[in-house]
Amino acid sequence: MGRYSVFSLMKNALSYHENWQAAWHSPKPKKHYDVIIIGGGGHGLATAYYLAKEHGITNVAVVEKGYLGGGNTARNTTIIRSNYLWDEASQLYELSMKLWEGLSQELNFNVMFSQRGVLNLGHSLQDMRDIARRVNANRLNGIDGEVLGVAEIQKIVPLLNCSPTSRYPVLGASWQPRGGTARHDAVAWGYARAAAAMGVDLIQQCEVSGIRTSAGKVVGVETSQGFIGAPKVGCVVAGNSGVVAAMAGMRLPIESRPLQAMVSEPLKPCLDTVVMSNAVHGYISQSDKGDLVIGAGVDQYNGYGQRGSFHVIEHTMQAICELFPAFSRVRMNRQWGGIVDTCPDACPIVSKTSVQGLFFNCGWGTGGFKATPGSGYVFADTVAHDRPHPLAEAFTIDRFTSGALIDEHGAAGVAH
Ligand code: FAD
Ligand code: PYC
Repeated sequence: MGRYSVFSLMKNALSYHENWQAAWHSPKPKKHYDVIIIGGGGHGLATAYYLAKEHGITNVAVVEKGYLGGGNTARNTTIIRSNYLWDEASQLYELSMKLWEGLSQELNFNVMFSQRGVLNLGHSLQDMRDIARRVNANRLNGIDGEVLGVAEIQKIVPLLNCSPTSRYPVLGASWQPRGGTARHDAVAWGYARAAAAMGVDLIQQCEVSGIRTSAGKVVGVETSQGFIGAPKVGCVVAGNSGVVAAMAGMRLPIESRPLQAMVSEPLKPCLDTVVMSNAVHGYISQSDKGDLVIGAGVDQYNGYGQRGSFHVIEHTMQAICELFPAFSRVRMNRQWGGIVDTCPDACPIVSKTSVQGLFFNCGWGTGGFKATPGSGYVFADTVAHDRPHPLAEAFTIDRFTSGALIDEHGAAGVAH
């Protein structure tokens, strides 16, 4: 660190950050916008950013009922990978991966994208057949991936219990070296700051309570800060998608369920990759601060309370202790839940609707953090041009009537 930055660090510490400028302003809503985005999570903010940057549409409001990035964006375990099975899904997640790779530079904001690699463990012969199929499919799509045996896994994660006598012995894994993690709130803040700098209004503490339509077209939204007009409204509200769709008289094929995560006390660096096991139901990485970041499977009931049931925590801790006996005495510091929006095929909806000007981007379920840049990119394009972006064509709502589902349950990485 140079002398100037040491000085400015000390000055700011002593001034309690008093003279810091806000990274974006908090305007009152205007009467009318070209586009309203409901939901100020990562996906909504990324959509606003790409609307402005790629399409020159800057008369945009992001309307958020709480604070920016306070939904699932703030609550996830930040695992990023693009190793999905089917061409349609893997290409969409790979677009996102490529955007992640340049995101800190693009936003001039360090999103702490760390390509530390992701291991998806296999514990049965069927797991290993599925892993081989998925890795082969990925490689045909130009996506990095390898099938690893136990000795190779053990070299990457010496602490992992690979004993053949464990309850579900590790037989192998898929390995995506370009996968990893990023800093969740930095992603929201980076997109927010860059979108606001291009003229986007970020309106917090503003809950949408109704969607106004006229003659089959959207004309605006009712909010806790009054009516705001717009000919285009994009809904990016994750676990609240069913509730917001009902405001327009629509029913989405979405279930909202709690998904939990927890972090431990900080430890010295001991795990420099991401390990996921769908069989024992746990995933783990270590944050730069040293905490173990641990996640679970979804709770088996629908609901909107941002917590979850105790038995899921217990089950997850059993899984982690089985995989990493060395962690069995580590204390957990915090636990929380988010509400994930799951579709029957474990794939998202990025789509126009039967109401002209009304669009939905949802159904990312347990796995949308990794998709944040790609989702925003293709959704902005869909909203701007009133037709699906080529990479979003397979993800319209129509697939639930045509039957063209894309079953990604196997690659979702989280049981649901
Ligand atoms: P959100 O960040 O939830 O944003 C939606 C916003 O809409 C919220 O801020 C909400 O307040 C707002 N909103 C809702 N209703 C209204 C309204 N009526 N008016 C105004 N605003 C409204 N994904 C991964 O890829 N990797 C992971 O490791 C991972 N782990 C996860 C772990 C947990 C515990 C959870 C809960 C999720 C995890 N996910 C993961 C999924 C990921 O978090 C989500 O798919 C993603 O963050 C969704 O982003 P979003 O911007 O769509 O949603
Ligand atoms: O989709 O990779 C994922 C994931 C990991 C944890 C939760 N979701």
